[in-house]
Amino acid sequence: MNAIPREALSKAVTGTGSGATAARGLPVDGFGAAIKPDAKCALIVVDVQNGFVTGGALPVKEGEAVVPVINKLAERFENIVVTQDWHTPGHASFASTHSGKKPFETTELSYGTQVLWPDHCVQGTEDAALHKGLLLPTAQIIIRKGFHKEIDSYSAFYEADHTTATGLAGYLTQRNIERLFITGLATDFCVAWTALDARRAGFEVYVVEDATRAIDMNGSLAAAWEQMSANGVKRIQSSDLA
Ligand code: VGL
Ligand code: ZN
Repeated sequence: MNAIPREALSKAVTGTGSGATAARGLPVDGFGAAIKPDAKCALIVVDVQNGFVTGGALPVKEGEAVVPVINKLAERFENIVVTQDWHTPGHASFASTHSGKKPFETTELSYGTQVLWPDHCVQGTEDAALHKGLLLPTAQIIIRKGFHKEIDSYSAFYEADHTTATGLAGYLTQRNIERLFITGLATDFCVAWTALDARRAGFEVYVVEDATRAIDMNGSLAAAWEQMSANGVKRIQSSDLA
């Protein structure tokens, strides 16, 4: 798939009538929210699961704070995709699977360096369940990922071997969806990898910063924003959406 032409971006933008606004696809003045989601837009809600909030197996600081922000955004979207980290017991991304390894250390797997995590989001467990506070009545599909025992998947598009597809790009393309607004957990892992793969697949991509929270280990959050920005991912706030 080719990259979406820049002009396509302006179609998602209404409001102030400012040429500068339309060209950059971002609100640039004080006249209020400028981005109005339409049928070609989807809200992507990444891994808002018990495992990633307070009390979970891999808690992200203030992870639960994204829930009301996402619920409010959801009212504006007719298309919503939810993702769920969905690991096998003994998954290759778990430190406990590798003797002598502790969580947050790394190991080499067939596809490269893998950060090792506490056991989290095991299929069918309460830790893997979606946060009960999520209110997403128009959500149409749940993409589960990380279910191959030997391959992790931060991205909702491609697993960490960069080869195994989840099917999400095909789903979005067949639904004629072109612009993605990505939210959820964690900014520097599953959100960032999803946003970068979405760009590679040719989608116009916004990350809604205040609808995300980060793990932020060893500078990973700053690095993620840098990489996203270098690849054309737009960083916005929930107040930028009409
Ligand atoms: C995630 C680490 C391991 C995430 C998932 O959702 O960002 N991070 N598994
Ligand atoms: Zn995981």
